[in-house]
Amino acid sequence: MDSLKINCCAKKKTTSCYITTPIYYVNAKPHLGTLYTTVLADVFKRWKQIQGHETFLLTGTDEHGQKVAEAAQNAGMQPKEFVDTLVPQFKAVWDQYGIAYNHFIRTTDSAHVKAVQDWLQRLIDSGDVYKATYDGWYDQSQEAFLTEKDLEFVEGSEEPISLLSGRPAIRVQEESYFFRLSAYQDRLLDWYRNQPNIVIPHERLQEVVAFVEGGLKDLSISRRTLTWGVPFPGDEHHVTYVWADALLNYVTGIGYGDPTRTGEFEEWWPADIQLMAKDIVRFHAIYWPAFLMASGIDLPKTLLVHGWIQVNGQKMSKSLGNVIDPVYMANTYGVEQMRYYLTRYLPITQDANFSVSDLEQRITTDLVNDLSNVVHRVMSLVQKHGIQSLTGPYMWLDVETALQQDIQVYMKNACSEVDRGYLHLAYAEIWRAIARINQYVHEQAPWKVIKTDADRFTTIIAAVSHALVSVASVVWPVMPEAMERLFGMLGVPFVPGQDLRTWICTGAWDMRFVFAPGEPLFMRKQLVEQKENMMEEPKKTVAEKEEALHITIDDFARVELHVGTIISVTDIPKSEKIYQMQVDLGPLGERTICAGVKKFYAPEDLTGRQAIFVTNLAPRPLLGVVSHGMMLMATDADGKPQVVAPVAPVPNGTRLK
Ligand code: ME8
Repeated sequence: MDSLKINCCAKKKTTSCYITTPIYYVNAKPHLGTLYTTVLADVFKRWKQIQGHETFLLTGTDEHGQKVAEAAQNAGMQPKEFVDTLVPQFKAVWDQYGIAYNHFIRTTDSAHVKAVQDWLQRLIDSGDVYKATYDGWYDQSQEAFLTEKDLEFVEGSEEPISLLSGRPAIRVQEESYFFRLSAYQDRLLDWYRNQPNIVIPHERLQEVVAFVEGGLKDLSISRRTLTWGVPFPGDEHHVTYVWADALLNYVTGIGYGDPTRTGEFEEWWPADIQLMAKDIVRFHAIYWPAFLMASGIDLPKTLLVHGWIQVNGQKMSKSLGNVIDPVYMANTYGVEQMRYYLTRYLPITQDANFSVSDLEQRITTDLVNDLSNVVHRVMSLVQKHGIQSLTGPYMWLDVETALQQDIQVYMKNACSEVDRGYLHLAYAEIWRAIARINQYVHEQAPWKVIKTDADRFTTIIAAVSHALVSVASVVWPVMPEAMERLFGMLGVPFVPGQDLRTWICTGAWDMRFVFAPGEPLFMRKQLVEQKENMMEEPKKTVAEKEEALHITIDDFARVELHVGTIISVTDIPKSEKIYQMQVDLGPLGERTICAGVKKFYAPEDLTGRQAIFVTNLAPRPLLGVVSHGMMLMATDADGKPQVVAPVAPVPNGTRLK
């Protein structure tokens, strides 16, 4: 497999990979936007691990500045006391979502504070920091000093609007320490020219280049009117500007400035992937490299900049009060389902609307129907026919070689999308591999083959198992818990974080499997319709509630109804009500579907009849049998359920629309 293109560093060990998230303001608890970046970072970390890298993931909290000080004041608390109550909530959410961070940095950590002060002192000594008077505009919600280009002057209003946040800017006139940013303009432009991949996607770099070409002014890096911040070295009247303090976390978090941790810093720096949303790219692509240049520290390799999660076309943000609670979402839809949806369906290249109905639909189609069903089908066959283990050499036919080659191509494509930073495209490719496995199973019909050729049957099971090992390897970064269960069912030795390159590349297809069939990986839950709780939005009026009872044509389309023929009916002696039926659904294959009609029909009354089935229900265990659908019935005037069928026969598998 190709080595990772966004991870090539000169000095540090080539196998090490350092990934960072922004450190989040602790003026409120975490929301879906902050979770999104953190999940992406964790998925990248795990990808690098399976590709043989040592990894370090840093996340944390940005605890100083005016914004946090005001939030504390509103809560009637001292700033430190206030942030101390919120930080555990960030950690709890990251833990709930399985974020495997190596260190959680807080900008109030004493080691960080000291490192920032020492760093500033060095910049003062070298002449890169000097004292003067700042007279200009400030955007408090962004904690940003504004240039002319960031302002819109409105007639009749004294305060211009900050284009960074759309809020009125505040006039600031105060003595300040300045960082000599203007001196780094040319070196920054050279950097952008020589390393066009430092910002992904590339379009985000253009905005930065345009800004720098417009001319850089020196940057104010202290505040005199604020006390909540890192005390400025040698001047008790000033605290450090929150961004100067915050950006340094990326190096102090791995030991910069701490003489006892120099080895650590050298091992990990420069960062390989620094994640963030587009609103803070200016700070990371201009101020941050300039600070590093002034300090003689190497520059990061890649800034990966994603768009905003929006709700009804507006950025989801704490200040707009339209945030979605990750804890509620995890409890309602599942952690791994959320991790998958965020990674696969919110492309980093653009802003994306977050839609609960889309989330629900993708869980059903991608996770339940595509991934879980194929695993469950194979595991049911393994269980039914008592296969405990399989060992090569296997007798592959051309169909298996073709499957292996196709899987190989999908895996290669997925890896190169990850190299480009496009996880959403990587997972689209991986789901093509899953569709290919489904196609193979359908075409080879092992449930028929077993009746005539036991050796061929085990070959088919072995081929699917090999293909599933490849899939599980690359799905592990996004859904580790489910994939660890899948590795367990296949009985292949897996240690979290291990190098899986031979499994991803499909290897020689000579693995040994020791099967341990288990519960389906994903099932469709009865979704509790408590969406109001999810969003901090006004309660609905009666008319709106009535409106909400209507379903759209898209809602209807989510229920998959197909015509099938009942080919056999088996009694379940333990049950007074239920029959187990084998149903031929044409291209969808044969399925076991249970129906509670025993009191009304003898098996021969149903055998050979066509009926209509819901085919995308989550598999449901019933008295030791797993039902993969539901037969539609209409109860007549005598209370007898009547089979619903087309008035004339139609091909099995015909979808109702
Ligand atoms: O900016 N969509 O902190 P912050 C996608 N402390 N991502 C979102 C998002 C949304 N609607 N809302 C937030 C800060 N994010 C500074 C960073 S770093 C040295 C200092 C994510 O709490 C996204 O990663 O406002 C964004 O960059 C970050 O949260 C901003 O978090």
